Amino acid sequence: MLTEAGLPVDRLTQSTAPRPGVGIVHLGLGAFYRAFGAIYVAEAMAVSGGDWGIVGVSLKNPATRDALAPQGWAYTSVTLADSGESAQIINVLETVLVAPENPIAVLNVMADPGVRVVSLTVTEKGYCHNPATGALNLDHPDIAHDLLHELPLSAPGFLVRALARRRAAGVPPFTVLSCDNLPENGPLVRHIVLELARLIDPSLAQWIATNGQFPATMVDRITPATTPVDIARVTAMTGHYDAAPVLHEPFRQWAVEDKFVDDMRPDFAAVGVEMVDDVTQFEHMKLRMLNGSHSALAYLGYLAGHETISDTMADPAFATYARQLWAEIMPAVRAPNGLDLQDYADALADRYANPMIRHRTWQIAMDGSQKLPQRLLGTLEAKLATQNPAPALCLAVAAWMYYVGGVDEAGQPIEVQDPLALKLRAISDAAGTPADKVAGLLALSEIFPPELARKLKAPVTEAAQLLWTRGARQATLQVVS
Ligand code: CS2
Repeated sequence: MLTEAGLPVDRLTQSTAPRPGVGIVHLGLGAFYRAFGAIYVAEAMAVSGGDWGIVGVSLKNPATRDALAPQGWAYTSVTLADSGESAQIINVLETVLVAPENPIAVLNVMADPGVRVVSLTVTEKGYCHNPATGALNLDHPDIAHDLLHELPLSAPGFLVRALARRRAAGVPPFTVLSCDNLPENGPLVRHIVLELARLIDPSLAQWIATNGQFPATMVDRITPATTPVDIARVTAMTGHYDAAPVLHEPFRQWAVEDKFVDDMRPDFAAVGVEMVDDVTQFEHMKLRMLNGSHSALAYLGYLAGHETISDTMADPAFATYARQLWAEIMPAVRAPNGLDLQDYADALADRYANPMIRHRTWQIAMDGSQKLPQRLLGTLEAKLATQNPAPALCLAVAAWMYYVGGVDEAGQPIEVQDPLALKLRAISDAAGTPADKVAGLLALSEIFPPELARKLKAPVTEAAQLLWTRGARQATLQVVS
C-alpha cells in the first residue's frame, strides 16, 4: 500500500512476536497518553513481561482510530531535545475503539476478566464534575443521559456501567487509574463514580466502595498536539509515513499511589515510575508550579501575540515574570521528599524554553474554567490566607478574564474553547469596565468559591486595570518586584 507520502509502508512494525493479552483499557486516547503512559507500559512489559496490552478508546471521534488502524496500531514517538531529536516505534496498542460507534464493544472489553486496569486521560472536563466543589454535575447532559441509559456517553458512565457488568459476572473490579491533571485525581474519580453508581443502584456503589481501587497519580510530560507540519517532519526524519506520531519533550515523571486491585499492574517501578504511598505533594508541586505557570504564560503570552510557550519565554519580560510567579507559588507548595523547589523551577524554565517544543499558547489556554481552580486558585487561597500579596498570580487570573472576552490586544477575535465559553463571553460583553468584568466573572461559583471571590476582588481588579491599560507585556513588568 502506498501512503500519502508515497512511501511503500503500510505498517510501522513487521514484528511477528506473540502479542501480550489485553490487560488495560485506556479511555481518552490522546497524544499525551500515547507519549507517556503507553510508553511506560510497553517498557514495563519489555522488562518484566505480563499481559498488559492496551485497548485504546476514543470517547468522541474516530480520528485517532482511523489514523492508527492502517499502521497496525503502532506509532512513532519522537523525543525533542535541545540537542536533537530521536524516534522510536511504540507497539503496545492492541486496537482502538470509538465509543459512540460501538459502546457495547467498549463495555465488553472493560468487563473482560483479563482487564485489570482502566486508565483515563479524558481532560478536566471529561469528569463531568463541578470544578469548584468536585461534585458530579447532574445537570451535565451526558450524565443526565447516562443515568437513564445502559449504553453511556461519558467516562464516568462507562466506568460505572462496566463495573456493574463485572459485579454481575462475579469478576473483581478493575483499578481506575486517572492520569489527568486534577488534584487528588484518584479520590476525585472515586467520588464521581460512587455518586453516579449510587443513583443507578446503591448496592453497586457499595460493592465498588468496598472492592475498588482508585490510586491518585501525578503525570508529567509536555506533549503538544501533533500538527500536519509535525507529520511531514517525522516522515522526513524516519522515512516512514505515520499519520499520528507523538512529539514530546525528553523529561517525564510519573508518581502513582501504589494501591491496585489484587496488586495487579504492570511492573511500573522497574521503569522509573515512582510508586508511592501518597502522591499529594507531587501533585501539588506539579499542578501549581508547572500547570499554574503554564496557564499564566498561555493567557498572557497569547494576548501579547506569542504563538508558543517557548516564544513567550524567549521574551525577557515573560521569562522574568515566570520567575516572579514561581517565587510567589513556592511558599504555597510542600516539596516531596528530597526535591528542591528552586531546582524544580529552574528545570521548568529550561523545559519551557526548549525551542523544539512548539506548544501553542492557544492549546494550553483551552478549558480555563476547568483548569483555574487547581492551577491558580488553590495557590491564591493559600497566599491570601496568610495575607501574602500575589500580584503575578492575580495578573494570571486577570489575563484569563481578558482572554475569555474573546478579543486579543490587537483587536483580533480569539477562538475561546471552553465548556463555559458562551457564558463567559456573555458576562464579559455585558460588563462595561474591567472592574465590572472582574466582578461578573468572580461571581461564577462553579469556578470561584464565594469566600475566595470576595478576597480576590480587590487584587484581581487592580491587576485587570493594569492589564487593560498597559497590555500584557507591560503588565508583567509591573508585577515583578
Ligand atoms: C498543559 C499540560 O495543556 C495544558 O494545559 O498545561 O498539558 C502540560 O503540558 C502537562 O501537564 C505537562 O505534563
